[in-house]
Amino acid sequence: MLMRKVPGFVPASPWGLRLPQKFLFLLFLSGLFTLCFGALFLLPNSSRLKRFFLAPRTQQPGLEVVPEVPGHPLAGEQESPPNPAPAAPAPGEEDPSSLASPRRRKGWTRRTQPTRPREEATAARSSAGGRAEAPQEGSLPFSFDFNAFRSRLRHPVLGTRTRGSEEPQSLVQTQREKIKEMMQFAWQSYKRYAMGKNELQPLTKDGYQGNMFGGLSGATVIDSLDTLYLMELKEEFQEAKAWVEENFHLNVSGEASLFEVNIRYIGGLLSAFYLTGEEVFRMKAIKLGEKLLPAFNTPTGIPKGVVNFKSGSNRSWGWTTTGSSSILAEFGSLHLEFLHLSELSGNQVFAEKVRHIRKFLRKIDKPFGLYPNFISPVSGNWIQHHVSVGGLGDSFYEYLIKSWLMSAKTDTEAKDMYYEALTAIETHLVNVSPGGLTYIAEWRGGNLDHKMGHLACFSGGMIALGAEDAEEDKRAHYRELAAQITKTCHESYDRSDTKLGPEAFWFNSGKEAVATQLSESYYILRPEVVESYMYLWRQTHNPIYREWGWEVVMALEKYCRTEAGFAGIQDVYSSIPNHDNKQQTFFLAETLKYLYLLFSEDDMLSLEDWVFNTEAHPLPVNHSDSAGRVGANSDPSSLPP
Ligand code: DMJ
Repeated sequence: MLMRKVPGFVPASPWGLRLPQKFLFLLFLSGLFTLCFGALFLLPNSSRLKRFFLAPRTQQPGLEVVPEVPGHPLAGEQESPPNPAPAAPAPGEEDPSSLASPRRRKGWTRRTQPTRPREEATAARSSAGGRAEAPQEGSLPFSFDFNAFRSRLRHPVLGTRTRGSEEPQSLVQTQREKIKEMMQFAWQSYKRYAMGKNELQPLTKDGYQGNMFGGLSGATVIDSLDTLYLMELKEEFQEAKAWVEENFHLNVSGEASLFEVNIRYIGGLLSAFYLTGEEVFRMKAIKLGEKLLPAFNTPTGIPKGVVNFKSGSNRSWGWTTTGSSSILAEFGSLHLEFLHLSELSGNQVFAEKVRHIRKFLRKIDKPFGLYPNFISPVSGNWIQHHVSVGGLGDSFYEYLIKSWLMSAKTDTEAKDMYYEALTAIETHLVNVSPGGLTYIAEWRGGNLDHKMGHLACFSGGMIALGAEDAEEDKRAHYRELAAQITKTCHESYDRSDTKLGPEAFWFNSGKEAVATQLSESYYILRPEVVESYMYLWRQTHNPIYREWGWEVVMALEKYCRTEAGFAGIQDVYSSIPNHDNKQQTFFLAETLKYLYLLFSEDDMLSLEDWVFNTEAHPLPVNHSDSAGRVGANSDPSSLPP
């Protein structure tokens, strides 16, 4: 029935009160309610009552997941994870929350002041940031002591350089700013044309999804997080983080590369967590790690290269020898990330998987002490005697020395394996060209291919990094070897028209450090050469490495920058660039990060505190705490050895 309004008529309430009386009564009631509610928070131990009133997600932030894998505390994907406040900064450290603001809005508007209730921030700190509270009944037992971890770092994450100084900018500051601008441009181009896709296609101005990541999206976002953080591109970092929170879904069902998902996604998420303390990164890393585990279901425990996220089956890459081999660089480059997955989840399964691989490789016969690139995950036999420090082998060696460093120099097995492998490589693969260039050849059952891939150029940095822990009489020798290999890689750049290096270069038929065919003359924004410049700079402070790094910056600007992002080029020997249509994710994760570090102080991501995974994602060294615990974990029983 339609009620008509009668002019001049003020209706009485059902209780017979007139309007002024009703107003006074409501005022009294609301005052009473405010008083009672406020008093709850003044009680000395009011956590139970607070829980009653506050939203459930504030009780155990980061731990509200549905167990799916028996015995595992973090099983089952949670698409809208809790979003606790980051931990308090370490002394002398900028508050990570200034970059990792806990709230986000649609349209990526940056918010500088946290606005959530104080209670929520406190609760979050007790789980993600500060010492964990005793687990409540029914809650998950594991939490990570982020504050303790941060307090054990030797240096502030971003270093101690003065900011906002009135001084005129030094050359190196200007150079660093230029690299930052390149990152901003690369990110903004990606955001504009391809946000959420795996890669930007700068020529067609759209995104590329590909089939390497099993249906996962946003590879560029995940790979960029730590670089954006490091460069203090705060707004861009917030955009990336918001995308992870809102759109990075793990319930995908394609076939994925174990290696690529590990180094880019897991590595990127782990670093983002260690830099910010934001739970969303920890949760997603662990859940994604779980999705990779079926790759290890093989008779030997050596994982296959491809895992099916839907069925949980695995297979080898069809293009490997006999279509049934696992690749050394792939199964040998899981160790760093998987130890951190155990560290952050309390689940030892990750550490066990990679420890098993290590033991297997330690025991197996190696021809002349060399590690061939292909092995059968079924029989455990090497499939073919092809040895390379470039593609297919590269990051296996890198992860040996970095495992030693990441363990705070306690993992002696990794150290021994690294130096033994390096000795074999030097004996059988390292050569000096007639023109005096040192290079690492590839070995095929005793015969050498006198070529070096761009990928092998990371080895200058690796050998420099490992030189300091070698036997004393070998240290100077390894420093020199690192410098010579890096010089050779610089030559491969310097001998091209674009001052960018080819994918592979040869040392035969009178040619030195140049590609011999067009199919090897491309440059796809790879990082390995600038990676070595960065390590050599930190070791020697020889200005030549910054000079060489700057040559690369200029060349990238001239030949790889397009209207809509950076692209690779098809022929480094042609000064008229023919661009490919891809802005590789590792350009943002690695190339620009290493360049930026090259022009930064040594205490920015100090090598005393961090190791870089093979995608340049920084992972912390496990410094002991005062109780003698190895890791940054609050539960010593969950630590890997
Ligand atoms: C990166 O994805 C990693 O560095 C990997 O180890 C091999 N190389 C590419 C970039 O060139």
